Amino acid sequence: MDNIKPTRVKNTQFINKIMSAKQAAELIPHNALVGFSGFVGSGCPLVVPVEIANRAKELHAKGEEYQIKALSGASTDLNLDGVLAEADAVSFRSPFITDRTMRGNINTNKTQYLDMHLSTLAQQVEAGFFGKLDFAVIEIIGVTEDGKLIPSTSIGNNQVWLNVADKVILEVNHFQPEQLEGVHDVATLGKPPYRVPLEIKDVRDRIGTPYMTVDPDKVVAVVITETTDRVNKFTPLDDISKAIGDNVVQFIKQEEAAGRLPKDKLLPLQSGIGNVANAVLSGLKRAGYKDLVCYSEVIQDGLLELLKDGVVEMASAASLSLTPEASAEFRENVDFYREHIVLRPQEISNSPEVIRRLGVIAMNGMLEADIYGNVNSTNVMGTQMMNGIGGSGDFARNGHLSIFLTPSTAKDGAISSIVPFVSHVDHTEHDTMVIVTEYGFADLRGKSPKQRAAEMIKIAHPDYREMLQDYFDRACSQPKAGQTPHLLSEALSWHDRFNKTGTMKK
Ligand code: 0RQ
Repeated sequence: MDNIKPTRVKNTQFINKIMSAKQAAELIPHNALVGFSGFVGSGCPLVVPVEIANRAKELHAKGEEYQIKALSGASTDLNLDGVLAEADAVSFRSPFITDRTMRGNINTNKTQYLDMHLSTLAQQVEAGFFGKLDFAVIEIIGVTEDGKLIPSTSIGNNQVWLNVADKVILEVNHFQPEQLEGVHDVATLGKPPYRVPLEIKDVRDRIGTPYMTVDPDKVVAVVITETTDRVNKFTPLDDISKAIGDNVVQFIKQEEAAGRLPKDKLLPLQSGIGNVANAVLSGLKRAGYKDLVCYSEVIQDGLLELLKDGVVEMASAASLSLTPEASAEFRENVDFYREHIVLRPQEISNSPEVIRRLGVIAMNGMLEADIYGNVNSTNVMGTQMMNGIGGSGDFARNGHLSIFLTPSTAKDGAISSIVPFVSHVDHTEHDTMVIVTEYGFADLRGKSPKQRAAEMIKIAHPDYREMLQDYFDRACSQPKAGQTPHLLSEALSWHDRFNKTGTMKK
């Protein structure tokens, strides 16, 4: 944007590289592997991708090929995945998306998608598993006099992208508050066998510096913007989400009463994205909890409110993903929030080592679970990609408690979220402990598959309970029922029936 003064770029080497988004986009050739910043819609470059998309459309109109391979932190803004997908400008995408057009391209084979644990992408790129990273396109909020980069509302994989990319394009977003400086804790893991333990023993601990670094000679463009993130608004809490939130609280209270969770200080919480995750946090507020701590991925509107109310005292996360309204509140009270928030790279916010040491209570949404506790978070009817596994696996496998949440049905009751056998497996029975619906919680801990089935059937929607019980009983009565009884010819028949008739009901 020509009319914005680049007041936040305080180093001459970077000032000399200032150019328009269009000029910057033209530097990226067909087939380049590009590492973008961005995590759950925040901290994404917002103007260069639009120009990449425009360029793709122009070249396609002339009959020329132009597509890039796009990596990111997690899901991005409409101005990144949305415009690039709409222009059919992405041949390969990883590790996580939520954009509808990108989802469509993935499910129609226009874009190849690698759905990965969020903690693992950067180290695999660093190790060379994806080939050479040609470009990094990173949003920051400023460059200090000595050439350090001040991160924006997320760090994602940025420091690794900056380290390994051949060329770097920086977008300096003057919209984000300057007071974000100091909120971040940037560190990298390094390469094996030279890694050291991550000294995070408390969610407040900092192990790095507030800044990112880059070799200025690699920076080929600096683009100045003043553009807001566009994070989706929540729908108000409905009765089902509220009931799920209350059931999680009931489970936590049960654990405290039994002495399995400390009463005075709840373990750090991770909660996924979306309305159900939000419902859990508001359930904890209604139950009178105070001074909670989070070791999580995303600070959304609901968590900001809880920080303000003192329900949550400290939140460590990978991103600040706020609606425009919550963002205004954040900017107004930024001095308060920066004392209660630390933003980390996703390799560290999602680090298995740290999650296990801290004893995080992991709570994530899912599409479906089966009677033995396998969970599908990603593929609708086993084939259609929804979003991706995101960070749910990082937390579920390593959490002290691993909780999955879902309404008992989807699509007005035509789909049961509890099925005989999941149509795709993201989290195996070995990684799940508690499954919650609006009908209660299934406590799978310390139970064999057959004992688990009884728990799971209990939390299914009443319309499907008898069908599940019948499936399980018939599977158990077979001559070779075995350890995990199944009727192989019927195990996926509920999904098949839905595809053919529009409902799982008989
Ligand atoms: O579809 O949007 O068309 O109405 O899925 O479902 O119930 O609103 O739940 O928003 O919590 O999303 C698994 C997608 C759940 C999410 C998933 C349909 C349903 C609706 C959304 P519509 P709900 P949520 C931290 C952790 C993986 C990543 C993750 C997710 C839509 O939680 O992406 O956990 N998880 N990351 O109708 C067919 C079923 C269905 C179904 C629901 N069984 N079959 N459709 N739906 N169940 C964050 C990060 O990693 C960054």
